[in-house]
Amino acid sequence: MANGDNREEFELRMDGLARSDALQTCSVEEGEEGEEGEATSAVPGGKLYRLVAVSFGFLCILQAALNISLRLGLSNTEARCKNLTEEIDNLKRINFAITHNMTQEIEATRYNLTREKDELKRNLTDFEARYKVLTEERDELKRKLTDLVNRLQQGWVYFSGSVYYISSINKNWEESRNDCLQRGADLMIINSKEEQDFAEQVKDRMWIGLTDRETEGMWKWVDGTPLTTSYWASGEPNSFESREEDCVELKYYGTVESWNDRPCDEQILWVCEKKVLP
Ligand code: 2F8
Ligand code: CA
Repeated sequence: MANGDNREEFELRMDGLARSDALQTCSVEEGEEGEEGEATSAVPGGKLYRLVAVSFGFLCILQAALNISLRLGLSNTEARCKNLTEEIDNLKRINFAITHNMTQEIEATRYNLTREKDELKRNLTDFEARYKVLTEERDELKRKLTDLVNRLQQGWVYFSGSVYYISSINKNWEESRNDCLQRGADLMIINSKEEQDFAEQVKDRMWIGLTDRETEGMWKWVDGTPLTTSYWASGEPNSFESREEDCVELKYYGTVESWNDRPCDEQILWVCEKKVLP
């Protein structure tokens, strides 16, 4: 019984399918035939056409939307690009200004530093030269001080910037002078009334550094300076009246006018002078 029912159902379906194929075949044939007829809209080709048209329209709309979107995006991008370009130009100007200012400041600083360096170099050179001079002056003063101390220890007497040595033996004028020279001094030169007052306190007769041996009557000190202020004893000099008297001695004790010219080869004491202060 069941098998019989199934069979009937199967046959009915097969029959339906057969009718369907027949109907489809018919529709196709009719469509092909109706390309030029009124039956076109009723066939599946019309639907395809509409579908294509709708699709095309949709694509057009899509394209338009896309174009608008791209156009908007492009405008936006162009605006951003313009802003960026302006910002870049602005930054370039700022960078140029900063670089320019920095370059000027660096150049100014370099110029000032170079000037300061040159000035420091000059100062250093001056300082070194001054230091050398001061060092030499100090050493010279040390030597002079040592020399003065030694002379004082050897019996030299200090007066007004000079030290004096009075011999204990007799010599002629030339030998007396040589002795003074060997002691780093020379025969006494009297430059002032005070020095004359100092000299006249010595009770012994002593050679001093005054002579006219080169030219008679032209009295000169041993340092080459001519005689300007003199303290001749009364009647002196009198070389021309008696014999040759070309050298000068301190003759009279306690008298300002104490000088006498006498023969240079006579032997008496002598007095040396050494300046220790300028
Ligand atoms: O020794 C020479 C000396 O002789 C005399 O002094 C002692 C003379 N004095 C007088 O004539 C006053 C000096 O002039 C002379 O130099
Ligand atoms: Ca004389």
